[in-house]
Amino acid sequence: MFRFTLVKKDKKTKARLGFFETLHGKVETPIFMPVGTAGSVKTVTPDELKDVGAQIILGNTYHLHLRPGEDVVNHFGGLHKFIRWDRPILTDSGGFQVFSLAELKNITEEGVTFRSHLDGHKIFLTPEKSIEIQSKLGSDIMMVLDECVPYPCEKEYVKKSIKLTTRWAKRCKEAKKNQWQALFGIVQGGVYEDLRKQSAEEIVEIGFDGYAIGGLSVGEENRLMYDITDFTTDYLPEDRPRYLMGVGTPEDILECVSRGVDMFDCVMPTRNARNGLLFTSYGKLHIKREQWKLSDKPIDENCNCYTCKNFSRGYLRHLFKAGEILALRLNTIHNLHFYISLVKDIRNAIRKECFEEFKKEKLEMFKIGGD
Ligand code: PRF
Ligand code: ZN
Repeated sequence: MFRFTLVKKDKKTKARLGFFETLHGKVETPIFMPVGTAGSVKTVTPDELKDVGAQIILGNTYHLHLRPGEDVVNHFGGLHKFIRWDRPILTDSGGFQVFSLAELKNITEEGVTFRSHLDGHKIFLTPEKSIEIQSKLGSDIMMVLDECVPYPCEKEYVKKSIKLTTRWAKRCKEAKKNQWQALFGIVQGGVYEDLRKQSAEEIVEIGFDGYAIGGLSVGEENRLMYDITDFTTDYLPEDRPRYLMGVGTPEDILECVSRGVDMFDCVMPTRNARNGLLFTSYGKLHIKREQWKLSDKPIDENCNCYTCKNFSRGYLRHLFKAGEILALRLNTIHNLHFYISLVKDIRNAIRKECFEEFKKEKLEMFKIGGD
């Protein structure tokens, strides 16, 4: 059911143009996936997501297991029907959220025990359990349970950790029951090249529909994240999509597409929107600033989103300062439109064989500053 097609490889960089097909439709790559943690991309409706051009969204096993529970979602016929989103959905395995959100984690060979960040009750998540939950959610792409080590992290610990991540990945593959859902493996290894290589080789050996690079953008400097990404994609098969988890800024997306990444997800456009931080073709803009009080310009003159076509910075600043819910919605629509247009422009640039020039030009523009 899941099939990835590589359409074109850039000649000057490692950028790739492609698409994958799922039961819920086709997704063009490189792609950005808006984050819909708990069954909604915060503040926007599925129709609005379609209007900004979203092709696939991400859901979280951890959050949906805690609330409302996979059996409730399953009762409604799966996540697509429950949230009324009929395009592809990728679910993260819960591993990363446990490590970043839950308290009192205890990792053993069997799985990870933790306390819910909602009410503190004890939960035991195993590779098998994660796959069972993701099966009940009915996502198009499931992720294996992995251990994401913090940064910095002792090499000896990371060495043991990637071994565990490999064993968990095998168990996830064995636990998978149906054919139609795709399953992606996750490469870990911290910032150690030899461990990244080892992890990539072990995960590729097991064999998955796609490969994610996990454990990055966890506090290491940008340059290091780019280097590890560049290094790791060399060990991933050409004929499978590569997904860089939880990344990143518009700059990160350009840099990592040129290093061979096809898929991205990040809370940045949605979370920043709710904090009044907007992305524009000239860099970031803080909508709450006094300087926009009387501005009749849109957020970004180059943007065709609903927000930019209809509202002034002055009005958006007012809404935001007044704590109006509409401010969060309009900001989110703009930021998502910005990210999704960026990857669309990236795809067109690869198609027209001018990605390197396009990337350079964009990075220069972002530096001008929207504020
Ligand atoms: N593993 C999983 N999900 C993730 C990550 C990871 O390492 C990251 C790291 N940036 C984000 N989301 N399963
Ligand atoms: Zn806009």
